Amino acid sequence: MILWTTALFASLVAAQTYPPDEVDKLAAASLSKVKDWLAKNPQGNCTLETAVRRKEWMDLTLAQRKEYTDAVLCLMSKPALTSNVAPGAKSRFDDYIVVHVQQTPRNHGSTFFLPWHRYYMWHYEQALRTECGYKGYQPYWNWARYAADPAKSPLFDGSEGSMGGNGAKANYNGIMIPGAPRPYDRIPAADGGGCVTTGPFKNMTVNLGPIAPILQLPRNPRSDGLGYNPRCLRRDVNKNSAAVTTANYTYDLITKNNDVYWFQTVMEGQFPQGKWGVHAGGHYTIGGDPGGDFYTSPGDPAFYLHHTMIDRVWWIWQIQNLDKRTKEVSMTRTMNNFPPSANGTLDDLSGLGVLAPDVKVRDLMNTMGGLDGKFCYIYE
Ligand SMILES: *[C@@H]1O[C@H](CO)[C@@H](O)[C@H](O)[C@H]1NC(C)=O
Ligand SMILES: *[C@@H]1O[C@H](CO)[C@@H](O)[C@H](O)[C@H]1NC(C)=O
Ligand SMILES: *[C@@H]1O[C@H](CO)[C@@H](O)[C@H](O)[C@H]1NC(C)=O
Ligand SMILES: *[C@@H]1O[C@H](CO)[C@@H](O)[C@H](O)[C@H]1NC(C)=O
Ligand SMILES: [Cu+2]
Repeated sequence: MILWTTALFASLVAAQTYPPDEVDKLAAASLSKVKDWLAKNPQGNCTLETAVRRKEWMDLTLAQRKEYTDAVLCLMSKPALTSNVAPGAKSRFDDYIVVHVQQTPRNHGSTFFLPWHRYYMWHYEQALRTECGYKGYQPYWNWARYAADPAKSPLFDGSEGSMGGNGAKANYNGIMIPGAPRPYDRIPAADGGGCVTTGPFKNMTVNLGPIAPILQLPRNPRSDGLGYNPRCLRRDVNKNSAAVTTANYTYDLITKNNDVYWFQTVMEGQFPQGKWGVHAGGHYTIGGDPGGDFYTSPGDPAFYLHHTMIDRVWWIWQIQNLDKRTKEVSMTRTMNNFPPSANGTLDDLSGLGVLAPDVKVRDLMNTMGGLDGKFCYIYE
């Protein structure tokens, strides 16, 4: 009996423990560089001792994961601030989608991609804490942990400690990747695509969009996609997409790209070469609606775990050479330089619309002391 109990306990623990992957090991080994840099560049009250430690989803306890999803549900129950510009916005959760939609072309394939999303994740984390009583911090999704079979993973298995389940099986052809050569021009559909019926977000209503859907959906009543269009949350948790998010892809991304132009280009994908990149890879691991919609993707709550991993990967890249990489931006002010625009700089402004003021890009570069000391976090 005792033996049986011990074995059962061991298997339960093992089910929730993940050995560090090569990216985790690199992050841990690089903390001494952060320490050395801080010794030469003190950041006021932000020290390695005081910094918030953002954690991986499954490194939170079940109770902590539920606190997080409860706080997200709380945000979905608070009145919107943006309904004057977006009649379809029904909650504070929707406000974040509106701001993302309004700035989508500016903040992707541009100078602003990494710093703007850093600001956005941080602000969402603050809203969960200050408006919904959440005591923890924004968790991230280490793609590699679940990449082999994300739909069956504890992140998406639909259990109470998950971010919600997969969608029901639906008929669709997978996701087109414009400009990519065969067979990389399509991510084959997996076993979902329909409504999410399990887990904390099974009752959630998607209000905004679609704008660039990957599924057949009822059209939004407004041409800007910001009208009211209530429908279920759909997902196709897709291992075909997750295949490009295993640890070796992320490790190579961090270690083989020495300037931010290439780091960001490889991360965001090189579609004409059939390389989806970990950014698109993670988005299309969620897929569905609004997760697969370039504009309204923050309407799937899993978006925030994905983009926090994007921020973590940038942070791991930055801490390899903090002097240089907290001052390094590239690309222009428009998406894929269309229409053509000047190179962005550290003095350019980046903001969150009605949610938060414009600040200089330079204020968003350092997770330990950036934004006048309001940023003070690392990843573990
Ligand atoms: C830093 O800490 C000191 C002492 O606790 C406090 O008075 C000060 O307001 C803090 N500064 C910031 C920027 O938080
Ligand atoms: C979903 O809604 C039903 C009916 O309103 C309710 O009984 C149930 O508790 C809700 N489930 C969740 C996870 O919120
Ligand atoms: C990562 O590993 C997989 C499986 O071994 C392999 O197919 C893929 O090419 C590797 N990716 C990179 C970027 O090395
Ligand atoms: C813009 O940046 C590119 C590299 O990212 C550089 O080659 C080019 O000279 C820059 N243009 C100007 C006008 O500074
Ligand atoms: Cu985005």
